[in-house]
Amino acid sequence: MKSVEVNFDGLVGPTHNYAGLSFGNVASGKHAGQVARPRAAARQGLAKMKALADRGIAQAVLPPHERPHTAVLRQLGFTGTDAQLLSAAWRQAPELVTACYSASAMWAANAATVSPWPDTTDGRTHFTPANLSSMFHRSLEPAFTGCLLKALFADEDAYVHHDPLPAGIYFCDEGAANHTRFCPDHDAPGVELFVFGAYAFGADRARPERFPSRQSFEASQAIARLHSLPQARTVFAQQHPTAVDAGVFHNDVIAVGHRNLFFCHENAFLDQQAVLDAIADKMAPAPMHFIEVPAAAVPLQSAVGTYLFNSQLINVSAAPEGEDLIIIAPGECEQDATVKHYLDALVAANNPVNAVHYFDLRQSMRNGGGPACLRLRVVMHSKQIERMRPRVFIDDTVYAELTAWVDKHYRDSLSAEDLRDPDLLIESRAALDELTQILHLGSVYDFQRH
Ligand code: SUG
Repeated sequence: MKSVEVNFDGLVGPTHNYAGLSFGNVASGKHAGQVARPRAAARQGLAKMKALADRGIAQAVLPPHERPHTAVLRQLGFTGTDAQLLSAAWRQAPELVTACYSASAMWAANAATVSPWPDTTDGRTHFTPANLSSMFHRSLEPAFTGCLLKALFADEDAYVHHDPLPAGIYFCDEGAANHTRFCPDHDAPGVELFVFGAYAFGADRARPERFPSRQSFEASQAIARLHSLPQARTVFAQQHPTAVDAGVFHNDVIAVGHRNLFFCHENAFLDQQAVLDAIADKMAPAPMHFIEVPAAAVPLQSAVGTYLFNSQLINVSAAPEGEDLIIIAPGECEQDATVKHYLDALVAANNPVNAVHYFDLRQSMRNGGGPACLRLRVVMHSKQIERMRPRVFIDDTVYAELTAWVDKHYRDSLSAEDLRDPDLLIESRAALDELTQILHLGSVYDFQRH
């Protein structure tokens, strides 16, 4: 049985905006209050999906969540029609309204942790939606994410869907952004790396001082237990507090793994050598390949500023001659002389990276989301792909329909002031309603059911 890793990219929603909601995410703070371009944002994401699909990568799309999230405003005591409750909330608690408008579900790497069937003791693929409980605007995502994953991965013999972990700081969990699977090939049992920012318990332990840790050790352990992963093939590693304090709010801002390759900064982890040794030991006899980038070549600040490590590493099947392992990097890496120099040298060495392709994802990048943030990886074999009923795989037709849909429904620009316009809710629902038809999703959204 030949399996592939499918990239499920989050489709940017119609309310994409810059509200500065994520403390500790340097880009989100820096661009707070700027005018966003929802149509360009969605187009940029779709262009990446199309480029990967064209290179033979199995590429699918995850639909946006319904925003504004009016249900939570009702839960918080606002009443009346949607327009009335939004206007009352604007008057009393505008910060709640901006949170309810966030299109943050686009960063699918935070949707869930996924352990594919070759790794688990029951031979099924396990999903746990991330509770995202560190940030209010993101804590609105797990309920719908769970529904969506169940709708997409519906076969009970093949998939297990767990509930998100209990909300709160003890078990704060940010999903696949802090989880990496290593394997010799996708059908073989893999080694799963769980990265956390700090221990919830134990005040004497190392922890970041400036910015919050968004993943606890306790959450990572709970997910490994739920996913029935053997200890012999599981590694836990703590982020270096210096990295978190420099803006590495998720591990995927400082490290990325692909099959038996790990590309990371030398200041990613506490006891870094022990972490890399543990991965290599647990992978043995299969070999591991590490590219550990020294701070002297790429300072932590440049890594955070360019999102070098939020690149995707992919093996391409339909590639031009001579390309096999390529890096999908944010355009910001090309514009930064230090990082560009590093990447040029990496490609010149041709071992094992053969090429770098830069993508303009600036709209997402300004909120702290690079190429790897936008995708959730799920290992699937051909039968599982064939059985997936929603039409979420990107091919020429789906791409053409989605770009036409974006052009029809999305605004060119969105400022903080524009979020006060009640028409935005109506426009967004009209867009999502049509999207469910394009993707053959059925009535998944709340507004379609009530
Ligand atoms: O959770 N930004 C997201 C970015 C997530 C990036 N994902 C990964 N690294 N995998 C976050 O901080 C900003 C929204 C705003 O400020 O309006 C935001 O939520």
